[in-house]
Amino acid sequence: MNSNIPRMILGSNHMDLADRVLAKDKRAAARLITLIESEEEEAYEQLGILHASTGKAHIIGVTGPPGSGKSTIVDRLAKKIRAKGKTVGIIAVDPTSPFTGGAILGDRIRMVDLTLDEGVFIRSMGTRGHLGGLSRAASGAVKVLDAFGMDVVILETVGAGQSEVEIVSHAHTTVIVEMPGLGDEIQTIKAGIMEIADIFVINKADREGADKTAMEIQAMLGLNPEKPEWEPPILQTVARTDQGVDVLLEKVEEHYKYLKASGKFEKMVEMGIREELNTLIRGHLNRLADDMIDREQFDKMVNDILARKIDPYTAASQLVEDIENKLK
Ligand SMILES: Nc1nc2c(ncn2[C@@H]2O[C@H](COP(=O)(O)OP(=O)(O)OP(=O)(O)O)[C@@H](O)[C@H]2O)c(=O)[nH]1
Ligand SMILES: [Mg+2]
Repeated sequence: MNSNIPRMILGSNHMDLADRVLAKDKRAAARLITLIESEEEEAYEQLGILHASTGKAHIIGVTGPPGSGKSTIVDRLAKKIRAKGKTVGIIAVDPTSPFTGGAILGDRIRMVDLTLDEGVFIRSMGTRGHLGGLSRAASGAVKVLDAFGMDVVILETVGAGQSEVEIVSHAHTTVIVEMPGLGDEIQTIKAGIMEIADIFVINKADREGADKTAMEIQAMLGLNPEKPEWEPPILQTVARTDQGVDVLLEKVEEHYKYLKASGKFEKMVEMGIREELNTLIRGHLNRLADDMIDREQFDKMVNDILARKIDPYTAASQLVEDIENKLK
């Protein structure tokens, strides 16, 4: 009886958000993602509860330059995946947008019919400050939708440099959406992006220059002296009229099967866990350092460094040594 009291006092706050997510409550999922975005301590507790129920979804990353048709493709893919009886979560990340929780224009359009569907969950996220935080938040949102039971989770992010590479690093299958037409278009496919691509899509193939762009990508891939086990296909689509999207979905599924059959999937997941654990430990150690640095000593060191009495390297070592001695 008594054990019920805390829950009663807390009422229907986020105490039981994780349970509600597991019971397929979309509002709870949305609420938890908001908590994750604001980096609330509570969010990590809830994510901790959800961990046991994650690891089942196929996570697909879709990235590429602004306006190449990513959202249109994701929309088409989601409908096709639903038609096969599978459920889909969509997280649209825009590192250049300060908007969160709601929808960016392009996403609002597709939301009309997809959000009416019980088996679909769509969420937009933007930066609230630092990019590292956005990548972490996106990863958390993926976990929520995975635990929710979505068979497929699509992470869409606009190509804006290093950030999209970091964000799609949470995906199992990465699709790069390019488009023909721009003279220096191929220049935007940077080395980092080439390496993470599992599938290339040249969308807007109704425009001139799609074959040329395909050849340029092929040429860039050909520069790699090692023949990869998985050779990224280069597809052409007209997402607006649904041309080629069936083939894209086939390739996405083929890639997933390849990952599973080759054992790459498990390795990839293990590597992700290693990285996450390292990042979390470093976060804790940073906070620990902030708590334990002797501020008086620190200020004295700053003055001594200014006065050229000591160098910063020796000073840092001494401050850390002090912390180590305190911990003993
Ligand atoms: N001609 C043509 N237009 C397309 C095609 N696919 C999408 N579009 C149009 O291109 C514009 C951008 O499409 P989106 O799907 O919003 O592109 P996006 O990559 O998600 O854009 P951001 O998220 O803003 O980077 C829209 O007006 C689409 O209707 C296509 O295959 N051909
Ligand atoms: Mg978009």
